[in-house]
Amino acid sequence: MGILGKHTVGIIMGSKSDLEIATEAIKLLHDFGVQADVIISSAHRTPKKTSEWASTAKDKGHSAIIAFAGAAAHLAGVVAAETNVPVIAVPIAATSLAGLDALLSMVQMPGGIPVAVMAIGKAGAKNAALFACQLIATNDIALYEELVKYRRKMAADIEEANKALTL
Ligand code: RP5
Repeated sequence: MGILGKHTVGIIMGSKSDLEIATEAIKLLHDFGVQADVIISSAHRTPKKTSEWASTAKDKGHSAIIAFAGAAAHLAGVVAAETNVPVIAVPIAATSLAGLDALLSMVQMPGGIPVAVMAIGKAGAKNAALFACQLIATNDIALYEELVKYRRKMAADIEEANKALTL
């Protein structure tokens, strides 16, 4: 697609150290023509800024929010507490526990405030962007078709890899 359309997704990360992983999602959203409203804001270092940003997500027209955080990663839950816009969390490997700490913090939300959790790191960032596009595509047939093409390309790439096998 390439040209940024009407849809927007909020991207929040707890620290600038999360940016490298978050960039994977931002780039993929842009490839599908979805704009990203990006902010660095922490649940514990800048709690007021985080609450304000999350509580205005619906007014800003965001179809989904992707939250990146490492360590005791309460960011996604705090954001989800402020809005009914769907929140997708991506755990970051930021400590000696290699992201398992963040994964468990995100996935163990008590009943009532849902957070959808992806894999740790780059794969999670990629899938978070694709999942956000899938949510939007339930009401956007053009975007749905782009997602279908994306999967066809993945399958074609595997065919090419098989052809190139020389074992
Ligand atoms: C979390 O702590 C952030 O999301 C980051 O992944 C982790 C480490 O942050 P820095 O100490 O690198 O700023 O809040």
